[in-house]
This record gives sequence, C-alpha cells and structure tokens, in this order.
Amino acid sequence: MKAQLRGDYSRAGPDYAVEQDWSSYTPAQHALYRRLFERQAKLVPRYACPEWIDAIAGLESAAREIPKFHDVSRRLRSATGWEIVAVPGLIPDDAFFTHLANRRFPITVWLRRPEEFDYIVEPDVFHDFFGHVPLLFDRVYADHLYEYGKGGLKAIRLDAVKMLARLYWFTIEFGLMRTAAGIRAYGAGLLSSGGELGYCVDDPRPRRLPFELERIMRTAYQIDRYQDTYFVIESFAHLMRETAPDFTPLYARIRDLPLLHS
Ligand code: HBI
Ligand code: FE
Repeated sequence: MKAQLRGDYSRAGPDYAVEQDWSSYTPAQHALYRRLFERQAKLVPRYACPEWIDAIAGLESAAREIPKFHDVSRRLRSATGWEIVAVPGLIPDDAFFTHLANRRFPITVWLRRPEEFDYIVEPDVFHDFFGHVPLLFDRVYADHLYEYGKGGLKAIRLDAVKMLARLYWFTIEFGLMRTAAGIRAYGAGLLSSGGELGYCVDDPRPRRLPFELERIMRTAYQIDRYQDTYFVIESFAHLMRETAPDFTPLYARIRDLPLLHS
C-alpha cells in the first residue's frame, strides 16, 4: 500500500479533481514558489530544450507567484486543446490516464515546505507546473501525451501499466533530447530539479542512450536518486513515431524477461 499521501483527498470528485482554491496560498508560499522558479530560471537557458524555453516566455505570470490554473487553462485550450485539472496529488492510474486521454493534465495544488526546497518525494505544484505545463503548449508533445493516456487505459486492461510507466519515466519525467546545440532536458523531473538538470546534461557518469522503446520498458528506474541512465530522443516528432505502434505484442514479448538494471 502506498505510504500515506499528503494531499487533501476529502473533497476530490470521482475523477479526483478538486478546486485549486488559489486564495488559500499564503504570501510565504508564493515567495517559496518564486524562489524555486528563480533557482531554475538560472539553469533552463543552458539546459532546457528549445520547446520549453519558447513556451515559458508566454507564461511570465508563472514566475512571480503560484499560477492560477484557470487562467493558464484558457491559454492552453486555445494553443493545443489541453487544460489543467487541479488534483490533491498522485491519483490512481485509471483516473490519471482518463484525464490525459481527455487532454487534461493533473496538476497538484499543494506546495512543498521550505525544508523540501532541494528534494521532494511526491510531485508538488512546482514540479507539476514548472516541469509539465510549458510543454503542453507544444502540439506534438501534447499529442504524444494524449496517445499515452489512451495507451494507459489499454495497458490497465492488459495488466501492462508497470512497463508503460517506464516509458513515462524515461521520457515525460526524465527525458533528454538531442538538439543542434547539444543534449537538452525535456523531462519534468529534470526541469524542476536544482541538481539533476545540470547533472543530466554535463556529468560524464550517467549513460545517455538513444531512445529504444523495448530497452526503456525493461529498464528499472531510480526513484530517490539521480538516474544513471537517460534516453535521448531526436525530437518530439521522433518520440511520437517511436511510440505510435500498438504495444500489445511488445508487452507480450518482454513481460517475463529480466529487468535491465540501468
Ligand atoms: N498522478 N497526479 C498524478 N501525476 C502523475 O504523474 C501520475 C499520477 N498517477 C499515476 C502516474 N502518474 C503513473 O503511475 C502513470 O504514469 C503510470
Ligand atoms: Fe511529473
């Protein structure tokens, strides 16, 4: 059983949606959010993929204070048809995949405590917003997430969620992209991390492997430390192409094979 999740799930609906209740954030919380933003703002010009850099330019409101989800959803809907759904934190797979399959991205409403400035176990509003929302303004990335959501509902039926979760981990959370200027990060866990964002691009220790779906689905990922293996896509169009086929035969082929330890 998952350790006790810290969000307030008491007012969540059947789809786990809650009100953001923006007025409940304190000035101290907005200030902490701003410090987190400013820490990453120093790093992203050097380490973030161009699509993230382009998108954040249109989200200047997100720099000063915890963003108002409704305001951003309005802009997001006209850009790619997506919107933010406020959630109390991690939600069950079927609810999560159902939101993605309806072009809604779940964003946690609570912010970490000051002592969690450098590391947090569960995704909070800073990880979710800063790491995930800007790329939803990129049409190809957003279309991939939509397909991922539909694929997730199918994976539940095929009892293949653990394999599919590795794809999400090594792309949406910790993915790297090759660009003309060199390797850049597009994974939300990287973009929102004070230490791993520089490490994943600059450090000689981790392996940086070309994107390979079967290898990704067989690679165990690290939960509470920097990854020692990253996978590199050529572009979001490349990610889209590589994940377009039906995964059913792939699940059947690798289901009982041993994990490859990165
Ligand atoms: N819930 N709020 C939230 N955010 C996630 O990223 C998330 C989730 N529930 C399930 C989940 N991710 C993963 O297990 C799936 O991607 C497999
Ligand atoms: Fe995330």
